[in-house]
Amino acid sequence: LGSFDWSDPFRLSDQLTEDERMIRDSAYAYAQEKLQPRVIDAFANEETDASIFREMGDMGLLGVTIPEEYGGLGGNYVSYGLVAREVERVDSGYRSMMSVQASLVMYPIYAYGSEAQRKKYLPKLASGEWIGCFGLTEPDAGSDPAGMKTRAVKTANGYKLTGSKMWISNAPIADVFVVWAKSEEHGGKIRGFVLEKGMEGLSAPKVGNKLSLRASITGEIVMKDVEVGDDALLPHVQGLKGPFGCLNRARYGISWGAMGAAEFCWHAARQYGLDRKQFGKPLAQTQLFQKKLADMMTEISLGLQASLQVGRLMDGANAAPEMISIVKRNNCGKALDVARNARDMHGGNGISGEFQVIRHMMNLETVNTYEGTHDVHALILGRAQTGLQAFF
Ligand code: TGC
Ligand code: FAD
Repeated sequence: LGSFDWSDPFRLSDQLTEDERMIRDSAYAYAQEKLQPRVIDAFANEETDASIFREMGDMGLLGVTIPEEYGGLGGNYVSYGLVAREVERVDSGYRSMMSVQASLVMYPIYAYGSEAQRKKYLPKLASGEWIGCFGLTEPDAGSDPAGMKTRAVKTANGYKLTGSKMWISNAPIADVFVVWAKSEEHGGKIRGFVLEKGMEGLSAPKVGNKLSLRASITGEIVMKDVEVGDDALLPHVQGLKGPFGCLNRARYGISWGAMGAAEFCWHAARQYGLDRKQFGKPLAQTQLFQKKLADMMTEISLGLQASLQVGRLMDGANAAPEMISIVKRNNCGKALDVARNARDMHGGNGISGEFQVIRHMMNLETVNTYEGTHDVHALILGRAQTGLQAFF
């Protein structure tokens, strides 16, 4: 029989290739050395440091799966997941900044864009010189994006876009806006457009007073008759499968990221229980404390193993969206449970920003909601096994 490593129960590390371990280790080093020292203040002051994009670009963390000819790393989806896990071990907001840029902005330009669009945008997005955002959600269309009101009307040389998007990560500091709109020219089908900062009629005011994901800036996108050329249209996709193709990648990354946040909380709770004595013995020597640690270890190791399997299937082009719904829903919900328990296990210190578990807990409320809420993914999985849709 083999030995047991409490911090890696199923020997996940041994299941990775040398390249994957290298990418994981460099993401870990970057996140711990550069992100960890600034996160407590960034969250407290609701400040987003835009220079993080350049730093991540320099480390190759923004275009992990994008081919090298467009400035990416040319890596696989397991590596992308490992990076998300290491960045979110520090903060879900930092992972959000990265995964929007990678999965929701670079991916659609790569997968649905023209060669000219790929060449124009991808290298600068990969280096972090340009920041991107993804506008799907609207004030009146969240879980039901088919209900969007944003419209694109054909003009002589292009399109005119009108509408507004809500809850858009990175929007107030974005240079590049991937926006989804119903196009009259295409029979009302949803099409993707690439807009640029400074276009007349385009603004992106910040959404303030967030009590979650405070280190990651969020905004609206307001489009008042924004005129773009024909070259702004993403030519190779139409319909909801366009934005969902991007969401599949981002949701998969979130399944790893949420486990990174959960691991931070688990390790912190374990250490706290070893260090703190009550009733003459370490908290970690009580049965209730150990049961909670056992549950954390179990859920996290199962969650990571499931994400690895979905990642391997993605890399073999064999992953179905329903598999991604399972890991997004499970890992976010379980991470939230872990964070809430870790908060409790820290007692009064658990509500202090210094101990960080409450920050993860508050962040994970968002992570459990965006990219399809916990319940929306339940409905996707319910439909997959009954053939009956229960959305409406
Ligand atoms: P439905 O009839 O199911 O599908 C419409 C069309 O879309 C296709 N499709 C997919 N294609 C690829 N991958 C998927 N996962 C897909 N899901 C659906 C489908 O095949 C169909 O294509 P076609 O060609 O037949 O027309 O659509 P519905 O309107 O019934 O959808 C229901 C539902 C609930 C599944 C869907 O709307 C949903 O998932 N809602 C959640 C919305 C969501 O996830 N929004 C995310 C916004 S972006 C975000 O949150 C970024 S946060 C990032 C960060 O900061 O990290
Ligand atoms: P609603 O859809 O109104 O849902 C409210 C509640 O009703 C939820 O509990 C939901 O599960 C439930 N519900 C909805 N429909 C049903 C149903 N049929 N049956 C049962 N229950 C149902 N979007 C983007 O496009 N780009 C981004 O970059 C982005 N970043 C975000 C960043 C943050 C910080 C946040 C908070 C959100 C972000 N979002 C983004 C938006 C996010 O995707 C939506 O908030 C999410 O999809 C849910 O939509 P909603 O907020 O409109 O909630």
